Amino acid sequence: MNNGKAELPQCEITDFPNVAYRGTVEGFYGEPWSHQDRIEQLKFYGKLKMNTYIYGPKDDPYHSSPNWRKPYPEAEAKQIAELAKVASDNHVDFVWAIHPGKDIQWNKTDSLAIIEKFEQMYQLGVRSFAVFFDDISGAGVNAEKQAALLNYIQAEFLDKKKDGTPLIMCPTEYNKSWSNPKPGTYLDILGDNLHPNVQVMWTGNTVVDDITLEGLEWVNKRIKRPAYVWWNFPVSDYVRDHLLMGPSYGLDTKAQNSMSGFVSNPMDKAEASKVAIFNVANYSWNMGNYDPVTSWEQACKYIMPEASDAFLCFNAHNSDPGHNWHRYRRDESVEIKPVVESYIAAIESNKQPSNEEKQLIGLFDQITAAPGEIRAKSLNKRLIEQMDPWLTQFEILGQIGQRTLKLTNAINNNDIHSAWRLFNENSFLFAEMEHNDKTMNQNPYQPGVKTGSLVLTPFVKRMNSWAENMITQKLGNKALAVNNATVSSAPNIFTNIAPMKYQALKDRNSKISITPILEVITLKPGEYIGLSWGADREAEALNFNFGNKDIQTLCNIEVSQDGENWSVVEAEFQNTKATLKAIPENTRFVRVRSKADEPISIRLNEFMVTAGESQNIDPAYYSQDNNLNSYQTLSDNNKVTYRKTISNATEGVTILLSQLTEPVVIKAKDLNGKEKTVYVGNSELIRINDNNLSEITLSTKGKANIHEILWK
Ligand code: LOG
Repeated sequence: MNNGKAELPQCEITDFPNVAYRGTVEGFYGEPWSHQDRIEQLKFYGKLKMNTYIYGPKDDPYHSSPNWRKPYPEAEAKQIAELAKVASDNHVDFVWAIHPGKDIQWNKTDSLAIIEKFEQMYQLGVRSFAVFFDDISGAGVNAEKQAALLNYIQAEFLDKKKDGTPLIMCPTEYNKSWSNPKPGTYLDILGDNLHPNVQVMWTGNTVVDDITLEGLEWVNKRIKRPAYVWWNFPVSDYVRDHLLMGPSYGLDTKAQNSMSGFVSNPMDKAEASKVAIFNVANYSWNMGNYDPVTSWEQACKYIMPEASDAFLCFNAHNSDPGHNWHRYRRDESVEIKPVVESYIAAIESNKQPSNEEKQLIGLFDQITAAPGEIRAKSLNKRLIEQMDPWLTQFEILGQIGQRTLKLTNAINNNDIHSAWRLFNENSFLFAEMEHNDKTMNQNPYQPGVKTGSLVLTPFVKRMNSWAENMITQKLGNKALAVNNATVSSAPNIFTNIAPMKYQALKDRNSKISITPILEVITLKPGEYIGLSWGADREAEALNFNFGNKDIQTLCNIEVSQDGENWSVVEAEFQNTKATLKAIPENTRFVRVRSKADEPISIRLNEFMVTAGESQNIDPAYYSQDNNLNSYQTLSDNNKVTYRKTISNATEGVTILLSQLTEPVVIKAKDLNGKEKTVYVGNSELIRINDNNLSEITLSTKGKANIHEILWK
């Protein structure tokens, strides 16, 4: 500054993007973004120098079937006009996409229907257009016809309008793993036939995948133009119980000349998707300089400056999608992972962790505080709303973590009273998490709310089961479970289609079901999809819907007791739905197997077995199963008696209780059958040292949970 004057050195700034078209494709399944979300997104893109927003939410019936031929109702049309305007004010192309392939007829009427629809959109201010042929089967999958339609739109619409941006198409074979590799097939036909101006989208080597130069070069040769990348990140429509808030990595930094565009398919949560979108903006502008972690840290600061550390902490532990059909995984809890691993190693080999413990205490304190800080400080209420269930779970995870560290310490210091209290508090918190998982974010696909699912949640679970083992070991025998011990085993997907084994299962209210899969699946001859479950359950019904009317003639329904010997059963069919009511007793496996000679196309819309508990379990089992989480309830109108279950000499018995509302009274019989009162009080861990006991009886005027009776 000089007398109030500032001097600027003369300089030249050269700045230009690596990729011509950069932005997002709202192309996910599930609830589309709200109008307000979209307006906010367009402004956000403007600030980040992103120039493309492709509108294609799968669940907008006017984008796809059944209504793609119809004009938007007035209210929706008005909103689209507003979006086109806001987009243009922010230097963003609003691209409107149509998804006609589910029921398109290859005739003049339908070609005209598309042009007419585009014309309506044009009248609303839209200047950019796309046609999507993803996730369809049947007549719509025809490269020649698709190319001819696109060329027709080019000639009859875009060439005449003259003010549009290049037409975009999403092919049916939109990734390498789904592409016919034979020369002269689908992708080559598009490459040869499509007007050179038409852009062709591509998701990479699989549906959800990294983007590699090699992969792009492979497809570019076939489509004879640089691919327009549709990156399926951070979309979460195939893992709806997770948030994908981590760094955007796996993007080739040498690929700028091999792509014509780069758009991210985001989560249905628009605000929460901004972290990844910010990174995509950086990558596609200047990929040579792109560093995923630095960019991600910048994103956290940019998006939540009021509480950026808390936001960064939350995001660091909410990034991995968990097991999924696409087998796409992301790093999570990267910095703390080695610390967690060496902490576990120390504890499990009976060593005292030192430095690791300090770091973990710091981390869990931070995790416990982060949700509160985000809620209190962030001005972005919409973002908080979208993260809300995950924030709730994250805070509980922090509280469990804090107690877990104290719990392992208490055990190592032989302070069993504290250990039992902490273990119980954690059981309560785990139950709260589980309850939230069963009541929040309920959807038919992946209901629930998972947090820290790659490193931290498995860590606290592992340490708590270590603690459980140590407590029972220190306190008592490994008594054999008595009375009706049941053979229970978790249900499983029974299939010979490899990736299907990674699909999630839901087991709720006697219903075991495979999570529906969004896209078309090919069943090769002999391939099957099924379920298995434990001997403690008896099946009552099977319901499935493969979205295919001919399924009755293409597949057999088979049941088995052992997974090896099968018998064919008959179901009732109604359109694409099938119901099997009379399931033979002792069935533990059921499958639907293709008997066709050719691969068949199906959708996994539903596959559900109804199977309830097969026998009544004696509640006493729960207090004698060495499982500290399960319990039998004691209330004022019942007494419970436990006989000593082991024949060895014992010094006495330990009783583990929780949730006492009134004192508990314990009477004991000695080996001669004489009864006396041995305890009256409120302790939740009671030791009775008497080597002469044959049975004890518990009662209370209130209520209590009896977790375990340990003779030693
Ligand atoms: C769909 C898309 C969906 C995504 C992730 C494309 C081209 N199409 O498998 O709508 O959001 O995968 O589930 C897709 O990716 N099908």
